[in-house]
Amino acid sequence: MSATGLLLLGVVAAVGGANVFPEPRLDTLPCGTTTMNPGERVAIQSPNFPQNYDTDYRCQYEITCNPMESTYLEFICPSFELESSTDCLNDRLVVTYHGSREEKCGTDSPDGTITSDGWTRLTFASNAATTAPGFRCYICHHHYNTADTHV
Ligand SMILES: [Ca+2]
Repeated sequence: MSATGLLLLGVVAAVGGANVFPEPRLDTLPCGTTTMNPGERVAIQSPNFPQNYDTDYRCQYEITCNPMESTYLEFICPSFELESSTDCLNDRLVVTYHGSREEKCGTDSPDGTITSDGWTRLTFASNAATTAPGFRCYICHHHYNTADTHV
C-alpha cells in the first residue's frame, strides 16, 4: 500500500466536496516546528475540537517544506469559528507566510490560502474569556511543477 496513494485519495475526496470524507489517519500537528515532504498533508486543529478551545491558550506552528522555493502550501479549513472581535484582538489565528501576515477570527477563515513558498507560521491564541468551537484545517504541500496535484 502506498502512503502517497492514500494521500491523493484523500485530496480527491476533499475536492469532491462529498459529505462522506474518508479521512485517513492524518497526523494532527503538535505545536512547534514541522518539516513536510512533497505531497504530504497534515491537519491542525484547536484544542478540544470540535468542543470549545481553552482560554489563555497559545500554540505556534512553523512548517517548512523542501525545497522551499519550488513548493507552496494550501490551507483547507472545513471548520473555522473563533470568537469574533475588532481587529481580532481577543482570539485569533495569525497566518504568516513570506509577503503576507493576516489575523483571522470569527468566521474569517484562511480556507483557500495559498502560500508564496514552502514556509508558513501559524499562531493560534485565545484570551481569558469567551471561547468557540475553533478550527480544523488541512495543510497540503504542493510542488509548483506538478499541476496534477494542484487542486
Ligand atoms: Ca476569547
